[in-house]
Amino acid sequence: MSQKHYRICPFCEATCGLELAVDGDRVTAVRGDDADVFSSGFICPKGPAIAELHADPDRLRAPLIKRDGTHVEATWEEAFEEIDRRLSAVIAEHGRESVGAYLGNPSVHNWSLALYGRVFLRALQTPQVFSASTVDQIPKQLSSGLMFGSFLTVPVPDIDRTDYLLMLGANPFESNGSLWTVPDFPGRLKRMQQRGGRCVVIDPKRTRTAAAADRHLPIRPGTDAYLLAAIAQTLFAEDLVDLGTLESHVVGVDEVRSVLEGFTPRAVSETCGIDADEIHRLAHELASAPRAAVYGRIGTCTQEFGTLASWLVDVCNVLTGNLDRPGGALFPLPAAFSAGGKAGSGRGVRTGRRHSRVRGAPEVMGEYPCSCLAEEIETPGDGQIRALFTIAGNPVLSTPNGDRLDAALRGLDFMVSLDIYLNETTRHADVILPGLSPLETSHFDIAFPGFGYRNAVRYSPPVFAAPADQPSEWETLLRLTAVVSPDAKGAGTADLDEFVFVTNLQRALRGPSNIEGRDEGEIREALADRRGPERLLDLALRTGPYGDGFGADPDGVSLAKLEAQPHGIDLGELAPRIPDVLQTPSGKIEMAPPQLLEDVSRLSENIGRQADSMMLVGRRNLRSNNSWLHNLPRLNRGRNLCTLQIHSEDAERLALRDGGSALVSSRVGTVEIPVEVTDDIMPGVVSIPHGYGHDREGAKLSVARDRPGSNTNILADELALDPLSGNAVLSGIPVTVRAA
Ligand SMILES: Nc1nc2c(c(=O)[nH]1)N[C@H]1C(S)=C(S)[C@@H](COP(=O)(O)OP(=O)(O)OC[C@H]3O[C@@H](n4cnc5c(=O)[nH]c(N)nc54)[C@H](O)[C@@H]3O)O[C@H]1N2
Ligand SMILES: Nc1nc2c(c(=O)[nH]1)N[C@H]1C(S)=C(S)[C@@H](COP(=O)(O)OP(=O)(O)OC[C@H]3O[C@@H](n4cnc5c(=O)[nH]c(N)nc54)[C@H](O)[C@@H]3O)O[C@H]1N2
Ligand code: SF4
Ligand SMILES: [Mo]
Repeated sequence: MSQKHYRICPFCEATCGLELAVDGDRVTAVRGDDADVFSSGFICPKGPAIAELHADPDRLRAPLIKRDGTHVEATWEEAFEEIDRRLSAVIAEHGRESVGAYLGNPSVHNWSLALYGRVFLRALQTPQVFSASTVDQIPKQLSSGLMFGSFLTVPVPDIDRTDYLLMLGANPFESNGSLWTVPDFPGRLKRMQQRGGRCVVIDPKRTRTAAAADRHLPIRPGTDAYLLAAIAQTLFAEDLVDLGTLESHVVGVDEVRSVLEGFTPRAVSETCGIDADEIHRLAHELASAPRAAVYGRIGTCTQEFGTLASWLVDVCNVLTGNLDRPGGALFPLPAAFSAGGKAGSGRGVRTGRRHSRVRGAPEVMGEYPCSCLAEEIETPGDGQIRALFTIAGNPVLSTPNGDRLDAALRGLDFMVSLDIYLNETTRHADVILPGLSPLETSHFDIAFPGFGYRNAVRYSPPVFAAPADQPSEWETLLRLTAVVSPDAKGAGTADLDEFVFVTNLQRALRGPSNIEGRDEGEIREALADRRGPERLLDLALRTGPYGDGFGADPDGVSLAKLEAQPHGIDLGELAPRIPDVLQTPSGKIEMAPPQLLEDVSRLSENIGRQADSMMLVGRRNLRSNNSWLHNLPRLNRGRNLCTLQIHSEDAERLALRDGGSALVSSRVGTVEIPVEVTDDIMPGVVSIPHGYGHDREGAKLSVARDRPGSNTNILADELALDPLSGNAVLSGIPVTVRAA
């Protein structure tokens, strides 16, 4: 007898609702949940692969300890004893700053890690924190932080109501969206076009998204800031600026006007490879559309002007009056764990409170660029990293100069990985602590509702019970907290969890919140049956913007209500949130943050610069997700996806043939890779997807190993960064290409 279960897909930001048919301990079918209030049945090929992930014999189910160079299974007690003994020795000899931590992408998708990872990091008390954010979206978080006051207030296009969408450096037909939680982008685009809306895509490649759009403009990699500056300049110069209702909420417009003066369409045209007339037209279309939105994603972030490009996206949204307007770019209002308060009460964001030891890179959001990790491990002196935690990350494949990092990890005194696979990175770990299968855990998206195309709230209970001896990752993190914390050394998991909860509760009681000043005992009593993430969630939901306030609003949301709604609760269309969403000290949109204005001079200095080599960019494919789903048979079949895409003119000039093999070299490395000739990519640009290179000894990935692919991050240069955010340059890596 098969039973139906509902589970939000944890793989990408679209957060689709899945419907699983389960027979005993087996998943017999997975499809989209048609009744899901947010995704309405949409899924991609990765969703159903959750069943294969659950069943994958290579997925770790017991801790591993490295003994004489080989990983062997151990009990949880043995694993924690080993960590306590060896980590305590490192800390005693070299201090806490000798312990580093790297957090990978799933630590945002897995709420155990998202909520309790911070608890562990706080206890670790080290400045040496790194994450995948600096090969991804940190420029957008920085520009948003400077403009709107919080790293988490990022506006998203109101796609279901807009008339005009300008997209740069994003390919949601393959990625399903990012910093924009928008299941079924293809369907939404089509419906928008049927309503008469238009979409223009700026991308060096004619992607599937670009092909479906109304217009595609190829752009030279790394030059979006020029294009956007020229659009903004045109809006000013041709009197197209119309702030609308934002007028009284914006400061710094004149400074922006004056700093962008020289960036005329004609001045930037050659740099971007886009006609001045086209740029002119984009500005006019944006200004004349009744409702429009500009959206930039990874292609605009992972470049040397990533923060400027991210800023200019929203400058264009503001100047055309489209920010915070229905049909424009709006700030979602999540049901739980959201930023916000009252305009003018915020403190804004700060960066550069400390600098990395070796290179002097400024801290942003409490972390250093992951491009600095290898040098921090290799370089002797006070503060040298001797021990490392990786949490749900595979930096050997996902961060610049993967070979250098790979070698550096070998030199550590001690390494611990929280992961579900023995892969290219975790093979270096002395101890690996496995997480549960996603079907054995409950799920709630902490971050993604903050980027939702619509407001909604959904929770998934576990589909299967966890094996009796295997802890949830929040419990593992609390046990590690007890190992590393100077104040809570040896504390029990329940006591630490209680401490985390009480800290959150007291913050809510202090207010501002809907339980401000209420009796602590009464609220504790109401939550007495819950613990772990569920207790934190119930508190956050009930004290959140739609919450029941523990009786104050009987119609409000609580976890119990959510549990009774397996397809989620719809909370309506996005709505304007200015001024309350603004957490800048001024309570205004800061159009001209000094750091950004200063950085514009770097943009001016490089105007007209032409690359004298080929430029490498990245890409994604629907059947892949970063580095870690290549071990699932249903996703790893069909044609080889890890190829060098190159234009026929370039291929001819370089004597490369389709299906042949090329050697691609950069300042830091060389890879050999099969050639795929396609005129979808612009001349002078080549593209390789990331997340491959599964041929390293010591990993346990029997399916991925058969088709390892090449690691493009052997070519990414760890010295090439956006200096403001510390983000790596992955879009526009200078390379030479020759036949192998
Ligand atoms: N050249 C180039 N490089 C890139 C990019 C690019 O476009 N071009 N993109 C970048 C981007 S956007 C990102 S986000 C990064 C990703 O960088 P990373 O996060 O470092 O890499 P992932 O491949 O996502 O690795 C995820 C790891 O988490 C493990 N894992 C999965 N689920 C769980 C779980 O529930 N618990 C635990 N403990 N572990 C789990 C997996 O086994 C895997 O080891 O890569 C970046 N690298
Ligand atoms: N199938 C699949 N889905 C994923 C992932 C995955 O690995 N596979 N990873 C997930 C993650 S972690 C993230 S962060 C998101 C990312 O989601 P997206 O931002 O949509 O990422 P991509 O699909 O790589 O699209 C980036 C596009 O930018 C273009 N580009 C490169 N350089 C430039 C440039 O300088 N300027 C402009 N304008 N364009 C440029 C590339 O050609 C590419 O088409 O995807 C998520 N979803
Ligand atoms: S688009 Fe695919 S991978 Fe992303 S959440 Fe939906 S089913 Fe999962
Ligand atoms: Mo990402």
